[in-house]
Amino acid sequence: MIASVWWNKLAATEDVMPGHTPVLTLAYKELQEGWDGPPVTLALKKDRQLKEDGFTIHSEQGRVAIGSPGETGLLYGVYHLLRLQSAGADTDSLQVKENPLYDLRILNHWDNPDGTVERGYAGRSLWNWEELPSVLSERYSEYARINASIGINGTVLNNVNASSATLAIEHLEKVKALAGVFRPYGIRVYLSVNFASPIQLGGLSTADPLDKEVVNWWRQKVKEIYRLIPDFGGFLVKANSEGQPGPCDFGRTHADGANMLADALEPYKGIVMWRAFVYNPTDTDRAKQAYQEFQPLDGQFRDNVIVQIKNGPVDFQPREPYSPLFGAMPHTGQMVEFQITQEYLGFSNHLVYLAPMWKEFFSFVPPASLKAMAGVANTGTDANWCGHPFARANWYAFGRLAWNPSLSSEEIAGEWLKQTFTQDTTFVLPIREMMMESHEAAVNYMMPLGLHHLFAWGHHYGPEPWCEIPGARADWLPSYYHKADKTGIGFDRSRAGSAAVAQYPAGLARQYDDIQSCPDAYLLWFHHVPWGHTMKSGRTLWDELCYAYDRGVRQVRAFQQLWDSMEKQVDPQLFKDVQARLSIQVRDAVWWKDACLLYFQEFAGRPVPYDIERPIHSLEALKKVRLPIGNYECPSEELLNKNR
Ligand code: GCW
Repeated sequence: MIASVWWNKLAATEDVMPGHTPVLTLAYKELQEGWDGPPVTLALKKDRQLKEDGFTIHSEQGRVAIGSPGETGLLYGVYHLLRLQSAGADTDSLQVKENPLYDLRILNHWDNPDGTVERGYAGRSLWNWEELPSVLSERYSEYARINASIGINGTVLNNVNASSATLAIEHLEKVKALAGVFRPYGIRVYLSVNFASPIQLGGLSTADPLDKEVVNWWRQKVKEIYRLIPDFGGFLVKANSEGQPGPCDFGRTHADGANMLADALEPYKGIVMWRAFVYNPTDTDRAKQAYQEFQPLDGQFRDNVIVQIKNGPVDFQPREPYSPLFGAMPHTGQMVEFQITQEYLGFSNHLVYLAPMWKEFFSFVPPASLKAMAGVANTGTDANWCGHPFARANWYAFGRLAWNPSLSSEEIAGEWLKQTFTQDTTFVLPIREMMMESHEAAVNYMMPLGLHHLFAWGHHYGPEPWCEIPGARADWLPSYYHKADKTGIGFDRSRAGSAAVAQYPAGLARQYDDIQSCPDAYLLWFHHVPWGHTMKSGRTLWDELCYAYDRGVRQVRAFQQLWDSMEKQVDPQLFKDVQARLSIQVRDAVWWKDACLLYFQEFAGRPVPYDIERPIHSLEALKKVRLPIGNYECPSEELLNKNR
């Protein structure tokens, strides 16, 4: 069925073959099971041009040689060779030299101790804490294997909304067991920590990072962790954000908090990934707040702290301009956090290939200016790991880009399709085209032209641009972002408005500030635009909006049609799975289009252009839709049909 290294099932073994270490045992086993070509030799070698994880592959005269300074590099070389084989490349005369751009390529799991996954739509958490450490599910090693095959070398096991119980000794024993399974695959474990742990777990009266007892508590805790897990990676911290405790509770800065943890980890070469996802319900623009809080701290962080910044300034919206904090802290290590799980992109019901969105980010932020890349995982206990069969392409693309951000989205999609489905170009080429268009399609039917945060309260699945919750934070409500009124729509972040544009480098600031030069894709992000404004296309803004929503619907209808035509080329079960999800996606797209256009029309007072499809719902009926789902569920077709 799915003939790929990436998806083959294989239980890992810790048994060491004579003369081999666990890593090399794995490497040989992979070759034995997956390689069809001539003999392969693996050799550790010194090569000044190779990083520890880098490798070379040379093949000639019926022999293949893989070399690397490190064992994990050899394993990566084996996976690369197998990838080339299953993607149909000519492996007879290879001259490959590969180095990862980032030394740290890490997944962030938002998994809770009770087995739920925050914003996870593929079942429950992979980690069965109740059974650990004595029972080791076969999926742990499969998980590690999939990650290693695409170069991912770190995993933060638990939610950034962290429980302090994570650091209790009984729990650390369980973490140790997972670390043991992951180790031969070159994967280190990291933990999200709750900044108030010294109080909640340690019984201290404060968590002030400058307090001696607090400092000592963390030192002891870190020592305890390394005694159990000598190659433990470090901590990820969400502090003073969305109700989480942090150094600011004690009058200290983010740098004070991060440095205190960094000092405790430093003797063991551990690191701190300190998140910059902070915003307060003040009257300043939420999009400006992370920059305002972090930029002045540039130069104050220890060398083993990396500030982890979401790609956009607000929150993983279908499309955002890049966060201006990137590049604004030249004396501080920075890393990007992408969201692989589709919190704002149709959960695991919608087919949305995310590589083009991530590449858009890299077209503004030079990859080499960052130290690492993190992705919020989309994995769970679902048999296919990610819910939507095509959501697996996003996990794959994340790993490939973390290794080499200059790979193109097309290349990655092509590789993945060939390994997952078939090498037949009559399938691969059109489906790759569909994947490439899918992000833009979702932006079109959800939030075109720079609109953002029009989501329903609670879950972020369907549209609710009208949502008002008495007493709710303004910056959690759609009207804060779209600001639709009789004159127009959009958030004025120009110099005449919130002046968020001023946080960007001068050239971009000028371009975004001027309504004429601001790209259409970000227009309503940066400007409040009159309904009758003439767009670059010559249409009015209102008409342009209508055409964009309509285009989104038509795009996914075309995906549906294309997929139907591929029935003979795909395993029947897999075919039906994708087909069913595409039909949900088409109906959702119409739902989004009708909800947004009918609602905004109340302000615009203009007709929907007559050459596009008429709304089929009434605004009144749409306003009554309530999906009884929480943060952790993906609505089923049945539920959607009943409620929508
Ligand atoms: O995107 C938002 C999510 C929260 C999440 C938060 C964060 C883990 O809605 O569920 O919390 O961001 O990134 O901290």
